[in-house]
Amino acid sequence: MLGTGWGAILLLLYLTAPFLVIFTLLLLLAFRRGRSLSGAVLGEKAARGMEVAWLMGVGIAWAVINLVSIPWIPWLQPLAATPGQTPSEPVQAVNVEAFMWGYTIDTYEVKAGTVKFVARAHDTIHSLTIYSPRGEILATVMLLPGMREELVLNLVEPGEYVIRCLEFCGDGHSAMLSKFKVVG
Ligand SMILES: [Cu+2]
Repeated sequence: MLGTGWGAILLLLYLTAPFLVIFTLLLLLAFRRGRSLSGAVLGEKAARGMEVAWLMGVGIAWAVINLVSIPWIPWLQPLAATPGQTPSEPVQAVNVEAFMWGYTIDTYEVKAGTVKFVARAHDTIHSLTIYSPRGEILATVMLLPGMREELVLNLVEPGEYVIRCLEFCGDGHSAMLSKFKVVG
């Protein structure tokens, strides 16, 4: 298996390959058109040297910009190590009970870091879906009555997180939500 770093690089190449091909073709076209002019002014050899240097410069800039930006690929965030967090840091546990139509949470405020949600459904099928302060779904798990589910999340962004149910569970389903805070 490839490590996260290599996986990210392969993914990046796969996603940017079409654009790279178009970009390279445009570059070649530009060189062809410019060659006759620059060749006449600088001499054929000097013009070719400039072409090679330019192409290499662009290539290196492309590679550097892309490699440096890997940590900001959104779907790789959960895999990236959290700065300042050590493995010995205790995991905070939050117990969640889902019922028609709401949630009971035993802790409404957690510190930024690893949080373990332990969830159960009381009556019927619900879900525990956690939204970031920006409204993005971070994780979701279906809750079946009698089953115990765990979600371990790395919540680094301080703010107000929302818990919602994404399994239709009756009249009050759309209003079934709760909130908790992550403090820095
Ligand atoms: Cu529901």
